[in-house]
Amino acid sequence: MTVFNRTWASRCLASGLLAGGLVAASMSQAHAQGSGSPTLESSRAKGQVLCGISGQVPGFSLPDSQGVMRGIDADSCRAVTAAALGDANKVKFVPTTTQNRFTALQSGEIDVLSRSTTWTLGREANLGLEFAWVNYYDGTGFLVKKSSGVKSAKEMDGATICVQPGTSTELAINDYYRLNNMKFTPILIQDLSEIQGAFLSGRCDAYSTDASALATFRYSQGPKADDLVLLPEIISKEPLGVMVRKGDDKWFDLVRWTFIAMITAEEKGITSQNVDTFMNSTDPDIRRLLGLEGDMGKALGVDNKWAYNVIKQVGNFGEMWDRNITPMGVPRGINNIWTKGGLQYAPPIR
Ligand SMILES: N[C@@H](CCC(=O)N[C@@H](CS)C(=O)NCC(=O)O)C(=O)O
Repeated sequence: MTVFNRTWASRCLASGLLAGGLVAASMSQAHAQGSGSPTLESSRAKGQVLCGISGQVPGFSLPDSQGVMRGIDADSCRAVTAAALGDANKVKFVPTTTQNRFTALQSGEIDVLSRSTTWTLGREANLGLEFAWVNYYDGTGFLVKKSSGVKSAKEMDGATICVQPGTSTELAINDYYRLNNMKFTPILIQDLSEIQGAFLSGRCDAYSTDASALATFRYSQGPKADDLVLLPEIISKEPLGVMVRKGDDKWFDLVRWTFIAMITAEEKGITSQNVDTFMNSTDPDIRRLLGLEGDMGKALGVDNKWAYNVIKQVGNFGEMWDRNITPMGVPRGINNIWTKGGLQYAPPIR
């Protein structure tokens, strides 16, 4: 177990050290003008926002049969792009892995990372990166075969567990086993189809990752879904966030307030379908949100219609959820807005 920990720590440290140099280099190259954000200015110059995704996870980011990237992470990228450039279609999706995602952001290969990435102190304090918002409150789970007869994680002393390297899942399992005085053998596999194949072929007793991904993987098995069981224990908190580089506060603000705008729209009942009917609203909150007064966009360095563009082109937060996650059979639960018992709460746009 010590070896397991050390492996992760050294990997993280290595990318953390790399961060310093690369971020410094990219910052000194890009001189912010106008908006005051080097990232926004370079996105304008490119006519694109480069957004790191996985590209392999149903409900999060996966191309559909037409090759269009679908999922809550993909739509989060579109929303930021609509806020930044006024056109959600100007997003460019860049596939990243659990292991190279942070260096991709540090090096400037991407402008934002929207890839089921858990917000942790270690990541925020060591990597030169920061989390702008949580787009999915998740937790680590275990998937086992029904034929194993295992009904609880507590029955898994001595188990082999398939897990992707460089993930917070590795740490969560380690903590859980330590806390419960049990032992396990990790089988570290990077490639998603390989890890899922390894689990299905019996190379490991359980497959562990974010419970959302386990649920969507199980769902993707169609009639064979019933052969797989998601154990009841959710062993950690995994708030999945959208990340940016530290040092570009204006870009951080824009990414963060894009999500707040989508939640505000849901709170106010504004959708992609009805947003135009609100353009003569007398509600001051709605008027500021939609850019009818208050220069909120200008304060962020973008068009005052930034939030209108996000809502019109991508929708409110609930629409994003319903389009991508509801079809996977995952209840909204704590991911609902606060007025419906969830954690998504929008600070005021004023
Ligand atoms: N939230 C955890 C786990 C991330 C993770 O392993 N995600 C998986 C499941 S959503 C994934 O992206 N797999 C697809 C891939 O590797 O492309 C973390 O930030 O480390």
